[in-house]
Amino acid sequence: MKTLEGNHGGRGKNIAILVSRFNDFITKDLLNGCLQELDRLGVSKTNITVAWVPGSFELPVAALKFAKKKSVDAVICLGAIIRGDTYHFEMVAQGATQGIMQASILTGKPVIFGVLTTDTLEQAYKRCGKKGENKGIDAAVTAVEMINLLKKI
Ligand code: INI
Repeated sequence: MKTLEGNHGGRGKNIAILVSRFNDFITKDLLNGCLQELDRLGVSKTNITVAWVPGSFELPVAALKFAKKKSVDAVICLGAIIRGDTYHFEMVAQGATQGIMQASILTGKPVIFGVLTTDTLEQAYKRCGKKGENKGIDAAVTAVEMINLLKKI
């Protein structure tokens, strides 16, 4: 039996981070957590590009464009979709989810879903590091692990 796993070594990895400006009081914290974790994993700042999009619905098209670049190893998408804000929560959440997955499948590269989908602002606060865990950190770890795993497969 052969077991494959991606390690968390980030040296030499090139990563694009897309961040939604909508709910930026949440997404800025996700970004900070993500950048700190990438630094901890050894990803050089010079190998990271951060790009802002208007809202989570715009993440997929920008993710696809970055993922198609030879120089990019993984794309991390950060957003916060909060049900309380809008009646079209489902549309935005579904569009972002499916589109991010498509960008990954079409390019064969890790495109990481670091998008919070919560019922309330309070729940989002608990996932962006303000009052607990920070999903931006998880997104950074997942990106590096998946780059290293896909290389082995
Ligand atoms: N975008 C988000 O990232 N989060 C939200 O909660 C949200 N709400 O609530 O509407 C949101 N809407 C904007 C959307 O992502 C697009 O930018 C917009 O529809 C233009 O395409």
